[in-house]
Amino acid sequence: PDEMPSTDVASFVQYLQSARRIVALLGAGLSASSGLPTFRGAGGLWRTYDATRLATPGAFKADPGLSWQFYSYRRHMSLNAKPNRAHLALAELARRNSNFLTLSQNVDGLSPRAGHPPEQLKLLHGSLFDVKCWDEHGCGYIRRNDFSDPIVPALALPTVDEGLSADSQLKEAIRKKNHALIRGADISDINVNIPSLRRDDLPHCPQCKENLLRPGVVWFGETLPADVLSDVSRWFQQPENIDLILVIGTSSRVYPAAGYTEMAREKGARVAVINMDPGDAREMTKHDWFFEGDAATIVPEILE
Ligand code: BJW
Repeated sequence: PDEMPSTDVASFVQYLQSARRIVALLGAGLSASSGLPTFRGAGGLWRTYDATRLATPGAFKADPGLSWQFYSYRRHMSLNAKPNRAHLALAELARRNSNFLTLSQNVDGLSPRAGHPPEQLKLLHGSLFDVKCWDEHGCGYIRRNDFSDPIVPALALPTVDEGLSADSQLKEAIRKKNHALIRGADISDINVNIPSLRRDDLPHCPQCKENLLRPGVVWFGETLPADVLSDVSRWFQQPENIDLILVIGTSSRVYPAAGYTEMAREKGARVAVINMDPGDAREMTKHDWFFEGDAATIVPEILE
């Protein structure tokens, strides 16, 4: 009790080889080295807004134009980002072991694009690439859209030659070889102006032709997708023990996702946490391993 977790890769690898039922809980830190910002801590601001405050039904209701600009920007960035070596290593583990299940809080589409078998990947917080009718009591329209960027012309990123600060953004993008931003200005920068959009300019539901469309992500106060929750419960409720949970790049603050670590432990799982920040490895003394650093480097190393 009260012992610090091991940092020994060899003992982890040895245990991994004997582990059968394995679950991974993924958070935004997994995609950080693909160039996508996390929610909390550095990079958690979009313009002057706290990203977690934009992720609510109230924020969409109050200013659907702003909300769509935020989500359209993130769709654009995610489409132009590449899965990193950690996404690939997890997809590979899933292909090797049909008893391995991934629970991802990420909405960026990078695990699917890394070739993760879809039946072993549960998207707890939905996807940026689903769009659905805004009204939950409404028409129920939902479609996959990972081909329109932007979804409507009004959401096009301002072109980079519109003003000086946008120009410096372009230079910065070229310097960083950030192709996602070379053709459009970085509207996460408060110095780049964004227009106020009218309701008519925003994506509308093609089915009921009345409501706006919204991104198919899970906002605070909303329940997680029912099919995802029941698939996950079923996996946890199987009579066999769970051998291992990998907790990768998440601050473990958001529920019910964060609760899966304790649930796995109760089913016998050893816990391995991979995070840049030891402060975000909750209840550190309960973990069996802690690997500090960039998930994109560590995950492929320990899953080899
Ligand atoms: C690196 C790295 C590198 C950086 N390498 N690491 C029980 C107790 C208290 C509250 C609740 C509770 N149960 C439910 C609630 C309410 C609420 C909640 O959890 N609130 C807490 C914050 C207090 N939960 C909900 O509302 C959920 N719904 C629900 O429970 O429904 C039933 C219900 C309804 C009403 C009342 C009660 C119950 C829904 C949660 C939806 C979360 N949605 C978001 C937005 C998605 C859309 C979008 O993308 O815009 O999901 S919020 C945001 O947080 C996003 C993320 O998936 C989620 C988790 O964040 P994550 O991934 O952990 O990212 P960060 O940024 O926090 O952390 C990054 C980590 O990576 C850090 O640790 C870094 O150190 C690390 N890192 N670089 C490795 N290179």
